Amino acid sequence: MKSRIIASLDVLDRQNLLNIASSINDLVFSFKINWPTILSCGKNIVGELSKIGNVILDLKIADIPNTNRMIIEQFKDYDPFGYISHVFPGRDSLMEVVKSADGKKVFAVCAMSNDGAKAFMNRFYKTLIETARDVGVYGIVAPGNDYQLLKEIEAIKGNMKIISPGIGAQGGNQNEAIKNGADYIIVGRTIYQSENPRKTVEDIIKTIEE
Ligand code: BMP
Repeated sequence: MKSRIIASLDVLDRQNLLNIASSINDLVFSFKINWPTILSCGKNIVGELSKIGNVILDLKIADIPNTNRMIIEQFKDYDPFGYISHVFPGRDSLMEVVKSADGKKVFAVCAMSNDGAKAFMNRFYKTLIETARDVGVYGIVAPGNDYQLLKEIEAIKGNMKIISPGIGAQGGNQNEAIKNGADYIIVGRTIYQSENPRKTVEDIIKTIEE
């Protein structure tokens, strides 16, 4: 059975990435890849990975509507499961992401896990969530290492799913994150830097108190 884990495979070597993905696919909800992987391996990697499992493309799209559309069109042939977009450029930009995603899931970043975000975007989480909800995205990204904020976000998120990074390497605990509202936990370095990624995923699953 697939777990609540989204494996953030921020891996630069194509073969290493595909090996890790193949070894854990039956255990994780999806993979997530980010700019470092796309820039290192080329965008074809999205198609290769999609043949193994669900791929969430963490592009953190944050531009004017026309550019957002052009970015998403670059990946249309590769069948990703979904896209991660920023909300802060505004309603029109996010609407264009949802339109261009053409039925694929869109996850909107409403608060971030790094310390610096506390002084900037995390202050505006309510407005960002309202916008994400009005536009009708599938899910939001919210920090799995800030339980108080996660709880507050959980209370106002409506039907949107919460996917939460910040687990493990950034100090967050999977059970606390899930208890406070995370539907899925995003785990990167803890998995892909492990000597045995499959065993690490199995261990995380065992520690999740369902
Ligand atoms: P790690 O578990 O190695 O810290 O990886 C977390 C992943 O989630 C990275 O790809 C990072 O870019 C992403 N991420 C994050 O850490 N915090 C956020 O607020 C939003 C993210 O997308």
